[in-house]
Amino acid sequence: MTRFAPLSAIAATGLVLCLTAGPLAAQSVQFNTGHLDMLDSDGTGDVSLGEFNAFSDYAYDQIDADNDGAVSPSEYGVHMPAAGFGGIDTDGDGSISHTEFTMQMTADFAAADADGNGLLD
Ligand SMILES: [Ca+2]
Ligand SMILES: [Ca+2]
Ligand SMILES: [Ca+2]
Ligand SMILES: [Ca+2]
Repeated sequence: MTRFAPLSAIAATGLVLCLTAGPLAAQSVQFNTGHLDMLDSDGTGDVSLGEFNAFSDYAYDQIDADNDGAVSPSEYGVHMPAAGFGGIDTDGDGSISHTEFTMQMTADFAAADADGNGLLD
């Protein structure tokens, strides 16, 4: 995802940490203007689900350090508190698939879109 090239892996994973740090409660999802600017790839001043999903894919690639298509607990633990792993590994197979990660990120998007207009604004 070269469109996010200016966003370092550290920044990306830090943002994921921000998004997934807590249970799926709205108060656990906190965006600030800097985050929105990073995700707003088309410069409209808000973040659509499409932009968010593009970022999600990018972030997954960063976290999956060995690029085997699965995030292991150790890969996850590099960036985020290990306690959150089980909540994202919904099928309990010991790794976070891209699908599981996207489901978590989509839920986070919905939680953060408090007014339900489909944009983080
Ligand atoms: Ca936008
Ligand atoms: Ca991996
Ligand atoms: Ca899994
Ligand atoms: Ca909104």
